[in-house]
Amino acid sequence: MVNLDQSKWFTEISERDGSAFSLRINKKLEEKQSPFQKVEMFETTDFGNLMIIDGCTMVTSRENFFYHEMISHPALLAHPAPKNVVIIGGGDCGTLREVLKHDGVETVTQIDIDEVVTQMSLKYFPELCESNDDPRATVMFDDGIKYMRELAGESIDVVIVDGTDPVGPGEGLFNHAFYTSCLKALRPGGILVQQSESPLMHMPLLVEMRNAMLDVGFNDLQTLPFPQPIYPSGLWSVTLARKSQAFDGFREDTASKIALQSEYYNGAIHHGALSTPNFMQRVFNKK
Ligand code: SPD
Repeated sequence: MVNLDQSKWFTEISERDGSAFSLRINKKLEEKQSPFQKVEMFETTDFGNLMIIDGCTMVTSRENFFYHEMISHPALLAHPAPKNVVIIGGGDCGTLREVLKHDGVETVTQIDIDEVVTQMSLKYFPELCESNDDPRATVMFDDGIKYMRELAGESIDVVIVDGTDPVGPGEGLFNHAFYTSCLKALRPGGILVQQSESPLMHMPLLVEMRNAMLDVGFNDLQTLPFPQPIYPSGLWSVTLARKSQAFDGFREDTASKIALQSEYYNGAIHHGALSTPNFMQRVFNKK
């Protein structure tokens, strides 16, 4: 039994999962209570900088590429020609940076409710914000649920929901009303992609999300698991939902032909992530 000096570690205790995850820290860099949530920044000994929101681990310098690449590239390549993209949440700007790697994308509008998250990211994760000045990007601070509700019908190709867990400000991003707004705003063939928690720890939530997406009229769903070392269980997922014309798969062939500058994602990863593990298949196939 190691006797840990608690002051040297940040620990996210995940009560709902009966688990905890710790990173060793050098020092606390900053803390701000925004009108929406508490945002804390730490310098860790081995993972670079660390952002915590309301006690939950969000981003580290060392490993955020898994999440940001997997929430962006499979969805953008699953669409034959994504031109207009909306990101709901995503305040650290890591997803925005990945989306802008796609030359065919003409506009990306990011709407995060909390400006403090972006201020902290500009200061402590400048590499994630390096594309914020791209002329195709618009960064807004507003209520993403309202934004989607008011967006013109059939005006976008991909909506990426890069939110927090389904508690606090992120809660309203996981329900029928929100998915209905997304469906309306997407052009035919458009894709909704959302961070969908841990398939190992949060399967009931994942099933509820998928059912809600189908209920409102999305046709094809695909949940992609991927490693996420700093989130509960280390296994995370995104779920893609298509406003369908004819189903033509999620374009794994295209993915293998595109060269993107990335740390994790490539064509083979895209292909592999489309293979649903048995423990997930069994639940998804249950009627
Ligand atoms: N358990 C944490 C889930 C948070 C998902 N969003 C992270 C934001 C990274 N852009």
